[in-house]
Amino acid sequence: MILASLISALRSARHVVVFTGAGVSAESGIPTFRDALTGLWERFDPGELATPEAFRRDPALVWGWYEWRRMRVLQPQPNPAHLAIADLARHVPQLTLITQNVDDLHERAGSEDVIHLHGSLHRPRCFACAREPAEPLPAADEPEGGRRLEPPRCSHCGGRLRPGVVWFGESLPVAALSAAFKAADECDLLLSVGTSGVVYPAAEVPHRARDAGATVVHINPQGEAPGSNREHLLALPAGKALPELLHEAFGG
Ligand code: BJW
Ligand code: ZN
Repeated sequence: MILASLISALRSARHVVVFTGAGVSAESGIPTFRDALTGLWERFDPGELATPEAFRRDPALVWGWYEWRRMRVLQPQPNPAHLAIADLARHVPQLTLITQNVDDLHERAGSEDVIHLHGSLHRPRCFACAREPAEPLPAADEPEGGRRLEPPRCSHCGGRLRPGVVWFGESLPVAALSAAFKAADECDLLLSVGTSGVVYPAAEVPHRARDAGATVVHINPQGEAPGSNREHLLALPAGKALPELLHEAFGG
């Protein structure tokens, strides 16, 4: 049962921000990072794999792991949460979708102009000169998790290709971060979906919206009760909460 006040806040909002994390893709079968037992970081050490130092130390280990991840996100399909977010854009005057995810399930669900704060598994670039390869990466056989794979070389300078994601200690893409902060500062309602909210500066997005006076709704089955009266928790899986919210607010 979703609070009537949330339904009416959604109905009357002029600018809605949807801010997503790994939990929105969990029901498509893509592992989250920090969920107990199923999260990626349960089995793999972020310091060994998700930093520029790790790539310098052992490029084949890091590239092999990211190729395994890339292959694992090609098969899964968008779930009812991705589809509801794409649909929501057709019901509100303005919607900004900001994701921390490095998959492309929002795009495949039909969302446009998605702001990717942490880059993409599908857009590698050269570790030395930052140029992207002219040809997209082929879909290879799924390498086993942990299999080493030598990264392809850049056709411009011969440097190694690296995954196009944002590692710990690296800056987020400047235009994406400033567009995200601007939308958070200006929106009336923000839906924060499937994120643990521990990774900065992305985690500032819902805080900024709340501090600027917006209603903030967290959708997370493991979420904690929020401390402010402008914040609400729907402790449900995103694939259930979002279609229900949409149905209650706009029918259909
Ligand atoms: C469901 C569900 C269902 C399950 N429905 N929900 C300020 C304070 C402290 C530290 C820092 C700070 N500022 C910067 C830092 C350092 C660092 C940081 O934040 N560290 C903290 C972890 C302590 N930040 C950085 O380094 C960032 N860069 C930066 O700040 O640059 C400036 C700088 C430079 C030099 C020095 C210092 C600063 C970069 C961060 C990059 C993060 N990259 C990753 C990896 C991407 C590549 C890859 O994929 O491998 O991004 S980390 C990983 O976490 C990934 C995610 O996008 C990100 C967020 O995770 P997310 O999406 O929230 O997933 P989970 O698993 O944590 O949560 C899932 C949630 O879903 C759970 O709550 C479930 O309950 C829920 N769920 N099923 C709804 N069905
Ligand atoms: Zn290069």
